[in-house]
Amino acid sequence: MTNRKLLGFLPGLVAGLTVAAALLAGGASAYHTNFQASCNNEYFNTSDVYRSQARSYAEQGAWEGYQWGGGCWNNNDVDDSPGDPPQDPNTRGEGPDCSGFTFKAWYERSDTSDAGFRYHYRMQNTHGPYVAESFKYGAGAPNTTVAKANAIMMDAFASAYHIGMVYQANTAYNTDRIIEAKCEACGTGIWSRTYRGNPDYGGARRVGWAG
Ligand SMILES: [Ca+2]
Ligand SMILES: [Ca+2]
Ligand SMILES: [Ca+2]
Repeated sequence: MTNRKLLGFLPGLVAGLTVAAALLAGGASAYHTNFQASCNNEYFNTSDVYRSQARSYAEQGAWEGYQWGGGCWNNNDVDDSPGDPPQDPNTRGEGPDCSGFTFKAWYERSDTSDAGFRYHYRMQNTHGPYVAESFKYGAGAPNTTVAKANAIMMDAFASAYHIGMVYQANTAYNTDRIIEAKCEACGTGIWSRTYRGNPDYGGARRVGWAG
């Protein structure tokens, strides 16, 4: 290739590479927001935590994203990582999953033998050691089961595949308002659910609330 031809070729090559890079970037930006890159590991141990505090904490997570195996979110009421492939923790999107949301909102510690309380910052990227079914059976020192009829605000209903916390109890009609990290497409929020009357679900409770 002569220099003249090379000079003519280069702009085309650069243009081609630019298009290829844009395609790659465009494909990546549809998901893989890597929201977790901006998260941290900030927390502190605490005590004398009320159910009402836990509910306020959970409320901040409402209307944020959902990330399977995830652990951190901001509070802009926007899903910052929509449309990721479901059940892929490598997408590193915004939001908790159902069990991680419960772990953080219940101020639990990562040591399953420690029932003490811990404040997790929203942007702390932690999921905790429990899956939904762990909560269903009261696994871990901070957790126990409760009869569904006795479940009150900030208790939870847990099955083998999901857990949602009671935002506002309604025992009369078994249609509690539930705060939960629900799914990739629907994110984290507050909805009316019939878990209380669903045989898949049991009552779950965090022990040791101040009130
Ligand atoms: Ca929010
Ligand atoms: Ca958000
Ligand atoms: Ca997501």
